[in-house]
Amino acid sequence: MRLEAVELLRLRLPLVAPFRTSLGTETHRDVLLVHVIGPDADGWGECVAFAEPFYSSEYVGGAHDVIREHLFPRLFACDEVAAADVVALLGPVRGHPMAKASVEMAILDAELRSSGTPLGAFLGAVRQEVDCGVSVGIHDDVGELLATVESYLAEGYRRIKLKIEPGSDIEPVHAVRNRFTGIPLQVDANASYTRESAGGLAALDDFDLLLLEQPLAEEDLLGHAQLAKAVRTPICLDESITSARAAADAIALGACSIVNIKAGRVGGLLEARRIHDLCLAEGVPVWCGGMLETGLGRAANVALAALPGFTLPGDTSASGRYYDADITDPFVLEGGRLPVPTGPGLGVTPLPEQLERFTVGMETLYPKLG
Ligand code: OSB
Ligand code: MG
Repeated sequence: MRLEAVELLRLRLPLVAPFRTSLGTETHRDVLLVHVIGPDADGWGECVAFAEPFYSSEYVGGAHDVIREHLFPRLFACDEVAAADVVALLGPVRGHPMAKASVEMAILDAELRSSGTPLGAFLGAVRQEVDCGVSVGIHDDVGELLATVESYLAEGYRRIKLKIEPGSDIEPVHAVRNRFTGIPLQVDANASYTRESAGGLAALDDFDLLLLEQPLAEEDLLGHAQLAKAVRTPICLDESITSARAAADAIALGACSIVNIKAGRVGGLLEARRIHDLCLAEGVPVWCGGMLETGLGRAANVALAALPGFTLPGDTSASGRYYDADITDPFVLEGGRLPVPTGPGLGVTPLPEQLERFTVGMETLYPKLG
């Protein structure tokens, strides 16, 4: 497409309930949207960086800055930009995968809208709907945790993920497993353990968990490989899988036997598909992670999760698990699944009145004249 203008929108959406992890407690989502405008089509991208750099080094203010100062100037310098070229064009800028992913997503959406192709079909989706799990935050009170899990199960979620951290791990997981004997259950530590403090995690082996997600630091592949030998619960990596190269290395080292794929974390949907392809070839199951996205990011996640290697339920929950009012038509759970959008591109667009309601800032970028 030819880029005529780019709008960067900053939104602030209240979450239906506070979401506590070892990284902190989220009560709102500060979202950055990228709206690319061309002569024939426009497209939307969502940046999944949070307000604070606790999950990874990126944060929404930094992403906004790098997009304005370093990413779009490189794309404005081209007459035409194809989504397939975005990674290479932005390659000289080191890091900033979430910022880059949001730019690629917007351009890909515009491109697919103008050719009338749904994102799922473009990526290679083999399903019309995807199995959904839900990520449950840390609760101080085990009774309240059981009530939360029960209500999600009543809504139809097909898998429960419990957030854990040192001091809130064995006991709550034991309680949930005891109360809900047969459910698919997994845990996520968001890198809150050290090699020294991770020994106790072997006690999770009694609870028949699908996986233990990212117990150790992002950089600690060797530690994960050692832990994988010391516990029976399969290790899954999230934060550590920053690229297809990192995924291949982690698998080769025995650091994980399952991979969480998030397009934002790996620099875009095309790199995410590459990770899917290599895991499928290696026989490593993958599932789609989430970053509390609005309906835009959710549409992309659901399309990705429809690829054949996504054999475990994703953190692709319904809009209502996050927001009373989403910025797109809401994704609604049916029989524990979400439908893969069928319209061109993302298949969803922001609703103008919802955008207006939640937008707290906007900036427009233009190519330099001459
Ligand atoms: O580690 O998967 C994670 C939310 C924010 C940051 C990191 C993670 C999460 C979740 C929730 O687990 C996933 C979701 O429902 O979007
Ligand atoms: Mg995670």
